Amino acid sequence: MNAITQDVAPTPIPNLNGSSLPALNAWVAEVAALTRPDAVVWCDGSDEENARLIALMQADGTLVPLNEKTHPNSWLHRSHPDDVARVEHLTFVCTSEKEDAGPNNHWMSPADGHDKMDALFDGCMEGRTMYVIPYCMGPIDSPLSRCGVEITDSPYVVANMRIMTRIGAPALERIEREGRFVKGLHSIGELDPNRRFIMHFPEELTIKSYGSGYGGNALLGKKCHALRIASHQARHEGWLAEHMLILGIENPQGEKHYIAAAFPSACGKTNLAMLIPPEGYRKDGWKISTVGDDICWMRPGKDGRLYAINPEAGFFGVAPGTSESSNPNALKSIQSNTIFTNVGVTADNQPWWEGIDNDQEPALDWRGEPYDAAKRPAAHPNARFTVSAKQCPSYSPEAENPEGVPISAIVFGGRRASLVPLVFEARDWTHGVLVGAAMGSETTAAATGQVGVMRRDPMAMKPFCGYNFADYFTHWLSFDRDDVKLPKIFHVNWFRKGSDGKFLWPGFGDNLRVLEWMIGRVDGKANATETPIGYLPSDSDLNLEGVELSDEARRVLFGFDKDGWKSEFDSIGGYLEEYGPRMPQALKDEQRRIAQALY
Ligand code: SAT
Ligand code: MN
Repeated sequence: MNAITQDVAPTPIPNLNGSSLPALNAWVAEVAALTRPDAVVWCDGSDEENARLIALMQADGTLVPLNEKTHPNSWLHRSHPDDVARVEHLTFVCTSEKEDAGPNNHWMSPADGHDKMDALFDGCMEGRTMYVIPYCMGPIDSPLSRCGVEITDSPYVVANMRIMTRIGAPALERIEREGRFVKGLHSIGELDPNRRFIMHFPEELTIKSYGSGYGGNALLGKKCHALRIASHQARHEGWLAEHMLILGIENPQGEKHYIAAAFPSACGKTNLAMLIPPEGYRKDGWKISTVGDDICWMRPGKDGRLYAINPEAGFFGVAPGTSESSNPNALKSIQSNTIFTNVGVTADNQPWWEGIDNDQEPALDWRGEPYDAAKRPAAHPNARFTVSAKQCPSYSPEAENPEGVPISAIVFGGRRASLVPLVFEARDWTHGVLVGAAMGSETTAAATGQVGVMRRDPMAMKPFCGYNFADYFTHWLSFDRDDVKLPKIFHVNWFRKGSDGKFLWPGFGDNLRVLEWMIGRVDGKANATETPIGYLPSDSDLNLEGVELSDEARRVLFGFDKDGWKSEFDSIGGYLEEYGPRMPQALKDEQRRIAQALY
């Protein structure tokens, strides 16, 4: 290990002055004094650097090469079996006032948070190399982008951050010009779940993460920075940092619309963002382009419309269920230059997961043991691929536009087996904010804990909002003003089940039918009926040509169950009350108005 480290990290300590920004050098020196690494490497993001890190990880087993013929330059990483997902119960927001973090977050005082974390970080990088990664979230030249620096002792994190964000020299140059950056300190520590915390200090634009090497716990640009810290920044600077995909729709007339859509983790955001239109639509000339699959930063532009960027540069997508039929664009994206985490492999070293739907078979499971269906699935349910967005056939050139793309519609959606129809439209912005605030969804494998339990997940931000939800809704409501041309807000549910327990809506490409209806509503061309919960289409308001739907499906997907909604609104009322007097009155009034209309 040492010989290799020498090779890869030719600059032994002290290499603490890698920047012309004194504040950055001082922080790096402070972290090095605390964590005591053997060497410090400032990452430049170059191909040479990446090749050195890959060689290092191959040598120590962190990365296993995959079949070079079928998957060139692609790697498998097997994480520690106790470290396979985000850990919401170990994730904290440390604000001076507990109320500012809100009931939606675990809270600790900043002083206690720092003490706890600094004790863990004390000497934790002895024998290791410390990597300093300057990164930019969003196009380097975009006024909407924001920068950060992640310090980590994990080369796997460096390799993933290099795909997921824009790292290295251009980011460092912007940081030096702006003089400000989000500080993220990360160590895999001992990968001990009892010594694991993900701690945020939004008032100091600081993150400290210890004891996990996985996804959102460790790639600090993603959920920690781009959502928890950025949501706090956005509130103070007048923009929105959201857990949303961004896609472009072009109709046969060549008119383009962009849609931002919030769904909880592992509810199909990547599939929707990369949607392939059904055959009839393709023939007619409909096109879908992908701007982002997970995170959306938006703010009003000069013309008053909301303009959005994807702060990320890659996809950290769920592998299981990804197939030629569910998401051909994703499958094409991950044929090369991809890091797979916790998937199974075939006898000839090709990645394999449940639902890949090919004629191959797994030989080893995600833990590297011979595959045994009775024992565990080949891929962990939260297995992921990390790949550059540029490899996606539907990637939109507009994703690199520093101005962002104008948003025509915002969509909220959860996993709801019952009650919630396929789609409805909010009456106005305040109603739309309530629709987002009241979002419910069944939990998935993206976080540790029980799967399939219905919980409120407002705007899919429950695990990611860096401040009190009541203040967050107030912030959302504040965009309803004369100088802002607001998009329409919709709610969808792809996951409604029938009496036989099966999904009633085919989903995937057919979701375009629902998007088409939304665009029709935006353009004032599509029909709907007003109900207390919003505007609902009937099955004849959507183009359902070629879709086979049972009578039950037609009834419930486009139906409105008044009694069910009564109790849903009672529950929503109770939920809003949990936030006490900070909950904006406008939202409570809206809930009451609808509840009354239901009785
Ligand atoms: O693990 S991540 O937080 O990066 C992915 C997700 O849960 O959305
Ligand atoms: Mn996500």
